[in-house]
Amino acid sequence: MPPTAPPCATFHRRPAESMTPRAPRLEYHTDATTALSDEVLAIVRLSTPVCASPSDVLTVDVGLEPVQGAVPAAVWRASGPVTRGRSGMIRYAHDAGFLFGVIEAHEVAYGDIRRTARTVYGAIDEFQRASGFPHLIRMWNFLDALNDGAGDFERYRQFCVGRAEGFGESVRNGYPAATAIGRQRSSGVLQVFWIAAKAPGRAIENPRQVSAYRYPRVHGPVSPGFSRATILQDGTLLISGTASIVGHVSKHPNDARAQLAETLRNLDALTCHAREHGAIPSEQAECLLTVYVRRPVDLALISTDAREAFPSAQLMFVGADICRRELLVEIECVVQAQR
Ligand code: 3EB
Repeated sequence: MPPTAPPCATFHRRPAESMTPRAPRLEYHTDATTALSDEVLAIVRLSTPVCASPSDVLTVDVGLEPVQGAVPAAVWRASGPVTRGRSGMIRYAHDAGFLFGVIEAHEVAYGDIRRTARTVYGAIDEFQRASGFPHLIRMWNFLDALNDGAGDFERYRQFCVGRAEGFGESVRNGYPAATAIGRQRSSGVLQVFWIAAKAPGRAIENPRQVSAYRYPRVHGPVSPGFSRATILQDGTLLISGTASIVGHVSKHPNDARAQLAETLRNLDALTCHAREHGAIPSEQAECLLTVYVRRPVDLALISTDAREAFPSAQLMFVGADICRRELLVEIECVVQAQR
């Protein structure tokens, strides 16, 4: 057992190099009364807005289903003054070390999800190369009707094809951590947002899982381009959407509770592995989770079990579709230094 954190853990965890820009910090907000200063990179509202955001702050509205009353807004707080701008299809905000970007594309304008993804990822790649924040560390993808279509023509699989076609230089040195999730209400929009950095992060894989970029052909014509997590230089750990997949196989079809337990084992294996590569010990960390739940009927048991597994974490639950039809739950997580 590692020793417990000293009371002055925050002091000990200051970056050794004062030149290293501090990573953005994630906060969950359920009301608008919390002061949202200028120093916010972006606000992500996964569901119906419960948190008003100042009009000048970069805000993303995703359009997922609320499942437990108010769904908190995710606020990515910057570590200094923020510059905001627009470049073609892309809205962005950055501080000294990190950039948050957003792109939203209507599928009708490009014909289908594959072409839309190719266009969006091509635009991101081009923007990234010129932006001064060349390292993609975390990406989120939201699209409609994720599991519609048969076999290789399932929309998620076609999205993976287009993503791979559009991605160029930006992923040459490793894939970012990612989430890909389906909206249950249609919007016609492929929405991608991401965090990029001046300094590289470290991509890590899960010892219990085949790397997604090495999934065998049975899961689609092109393997999904993402890593299981990224570790930032200050030890912050950004964990990709994680589900009940062991090796490359989905486990416990039709059993949400068993899928959750398997997902928790995956998260545990990943965080243990990440610690060996510089991620901050969980005793000194604050953990924020987003739990995507496909069926409202599963919510009660999933939220009970998840809260029991993470008694001191902040959890947010939202209704959404997941990349494989048989999967009923997916969890993403940020592990960052305590204040
Ligand atoms: C999985 O492990 C579940 O295509 O970007 C999770 C996170 C999943 C990201 C993506 C897909 C993606 O394969 C699905």
